[in-house]
Amino acid sequence: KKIASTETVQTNNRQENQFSHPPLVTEPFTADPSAHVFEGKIYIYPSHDIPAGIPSDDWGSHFAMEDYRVYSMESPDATPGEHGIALHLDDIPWAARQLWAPDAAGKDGKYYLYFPAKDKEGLFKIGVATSEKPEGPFTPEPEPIPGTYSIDPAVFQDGDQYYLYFGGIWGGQLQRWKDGEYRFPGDQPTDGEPAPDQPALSPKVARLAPDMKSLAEEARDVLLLDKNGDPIKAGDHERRFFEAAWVHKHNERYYFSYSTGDTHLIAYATGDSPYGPFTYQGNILEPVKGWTTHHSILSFEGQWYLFYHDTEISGETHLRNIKMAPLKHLADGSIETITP
Ligand code: FUB
Repeated sequence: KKIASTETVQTNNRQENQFSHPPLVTEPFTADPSAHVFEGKIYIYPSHDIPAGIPSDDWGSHFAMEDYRVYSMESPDATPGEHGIALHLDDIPWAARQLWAPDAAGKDGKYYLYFPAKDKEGLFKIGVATSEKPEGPFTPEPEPIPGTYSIDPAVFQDGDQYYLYFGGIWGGQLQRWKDGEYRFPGDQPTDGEPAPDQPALSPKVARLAPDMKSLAEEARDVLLLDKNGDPIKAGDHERRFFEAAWVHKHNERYYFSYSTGDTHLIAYATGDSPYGPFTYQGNILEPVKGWTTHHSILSFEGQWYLFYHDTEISGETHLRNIKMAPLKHLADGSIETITP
C-alpha cells in the first residue's frame, strides 16, 4: 500500500511563456482542477494524470489515474505547492480503477474529498473521503455514496446547505442510468443517448446530508433550457451537457457551467435556484488543446478566476496540465468568453 503523505513540495516553476496562461503545475501531469478557498488560501484538487500505457478509446480507458495530490497557493500569482498523495486507489475498498475528476468541501473544520472511480463491476460511482486538513491525507468511506453514479462530482455551498452535482455521458456512463438503475443499452458509449430531437441527458443534483457523506434526498435532474424555455436537445452538441458540472453564485444568480464534450466548450447557464432549471447563456472557455475540457470557478479577494486544463506540455490528450485565468462577469450578468 502507498502511504498518503502531506509533505509540501514546490514542484513547479510558474513562468510566463508564449502562451497567455502558463501551466500552474509542470510536473506531474494534472487535470480537472477544482479550486476552493479554505483557511485563507487557494486549494486545488486536480486529477493526477499518468502515462498508464492503456490504448485510447471512446470510454476514456486511457485516463487510468491512481491517486490524488492537492496543491495550495497563498495568492493567485504564487507558485502552487504540492502536498503529496492525499488519497490512493489502493486505500479505497470499493474502487478498482480510474480516479477521475474530484472536488472538495469544507464544513465545521473538516474537509471532504468527493471522487469518481470504477467499482469492481466496472460501474462509475462517487466516493467520499475525510480529513482534518484541506490537503489531506483523506480517509475514504468503505462504500460509495448511496444513490450516486457516473462521474465528475462538484459540491456547491449555499449558506449552510451543500449540493452535490454529478454526471458525465459516454465514458462517464450517465447514458446507462435511468431512474437510479444501471442498464446495458449496447456496447458503444453513445448507446442509450436520447435521439437527437429529444431532450439531452441531464446532470444530477442532490442536497448533501449534514454528515456530508450521504445524500439528503434522491438525486434529481438539472434541467438545461434554451432561451425559449425548451430543453436543450441531445443533438445540440454545442450546448448539451457532457460532463464537468460546476456551480457558482454571483449577484444572487446561480451559474451552472459544464463541458460540451465532443465540441470542446465550457458553456454556462443561469438560474434562480441551485436545483435549476438553468437557461443557456453562452461559452466561458473556447476549446483548449486536447480532447477534454474541465474547469472550476472561484472568487478570491474580490477577483474571479477560471481554473482549467489543456495539453500544452505533453500534446497527449490524457496527460494534461492545469492553468488559471481571470474571469469577468459583465454588467448584464454574462461572462466574458476566455480564449485559452
Ligand atoms: O479526467 C478524466 C475525465 O476527463 C474527467 O472526469 C472528465 O471531466 C474529463 O476531463
